[in-house]
Amino acid sequence: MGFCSAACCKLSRRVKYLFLLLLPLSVLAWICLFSGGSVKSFTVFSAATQALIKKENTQDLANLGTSVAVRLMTPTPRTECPKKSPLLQGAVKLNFEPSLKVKDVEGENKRVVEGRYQPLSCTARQSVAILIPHRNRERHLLYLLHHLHPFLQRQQLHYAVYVIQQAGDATFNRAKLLNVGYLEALKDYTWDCFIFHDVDLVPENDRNLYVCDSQPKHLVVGRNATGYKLHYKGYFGGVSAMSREQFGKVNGFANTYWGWGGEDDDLRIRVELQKMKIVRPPADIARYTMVFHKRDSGNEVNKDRMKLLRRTPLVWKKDGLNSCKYQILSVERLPLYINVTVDLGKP
Ligand code: UDH
Ligand code: MN
Repeated sequence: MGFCSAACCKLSRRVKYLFLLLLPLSVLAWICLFSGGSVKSFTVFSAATQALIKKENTQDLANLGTSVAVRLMTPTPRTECPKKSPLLQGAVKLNFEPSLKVKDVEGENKRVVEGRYQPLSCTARQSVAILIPHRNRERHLLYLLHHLHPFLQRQQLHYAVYVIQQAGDATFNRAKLLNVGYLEALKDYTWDCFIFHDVDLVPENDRNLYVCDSQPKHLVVGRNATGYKLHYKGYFGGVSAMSREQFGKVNGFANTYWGWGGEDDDLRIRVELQKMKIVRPPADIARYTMVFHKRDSGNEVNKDRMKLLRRTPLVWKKDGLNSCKYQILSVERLPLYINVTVDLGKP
């Protein structure tokens, strides 16, 4: 036996090793192809979320001690998250520490990427965009993010937080900012559900689920400032949840409410005109702490609000999402939220 047979022997050993390596890989590839879901989920997300999913899968597989090659090839198959998250804690103690810094909140939320998160071990039942109208309330925003990120993660949601900043010092327009938030967030992803969220209201109980129902949902039954009683019958302000379809159907908020008040009642009228019914979670769950504040300058009471509310049934079809004119000045993808700065124009 000469040179050739030694080389052949070496070669055949190599082929054997290659075969042994390829066999499990191809089996895994076939499983992926036929199980479908997890592979598909790779294609519908933006680059940022893909990075997040990769990070999750890597972590999951690393925990199982799987080899690097397999880790790179196969996304973890995911099942739908349970109807009731096992992570819920109920009423939690809130803290508003004046020394809290952005860096602290970023450090607490390492798994939030560019304001966006999805559960590690299962596929969220809903994808939810949290829209926060904002100007000049940085401290409130930090307190809210500090509580809201872990709160939403315990609910096992796929979510993103959008802060919509009104540029300039023209009169504040909460409703129009929320319309902008809805339209801009949909450019990132086809969110199922939208939560319209005042910056100063912090939820006290994580059983108050930030998901959409078959009807529009009002989440603030009570708050500390009103003795935890509903503000008034029909109140639809503070924090509310509408699905993409529900909000589209009512043509969003009116754009024409400048200054404080009326825009939330206008939305309720729109909802009722569509024969939808506002639902609320139980009062012992839908509880909020409002961070104390005075009236902001630039958001004075809108004296025309009653007049505007009377014409809602006549104008809702042409004042809303379909007539929302604005100019985006910047979209910054910060670690904890997507910061959309917008010029809304003037009253
Ligand atoms: N907002 C800002 N910046 C402003 C004005 C409003 O970010 O300058 C946003 C913020 O998300 C806020 C929401 O719009 O939570 C609603 O405004 P608000 O908190 O001023 O409304 P609220 O009904 O207070 O809570 C009304 C004035 C309270 C006066 C208290 C005196 N007793
Ligand atoms: Mn407030």
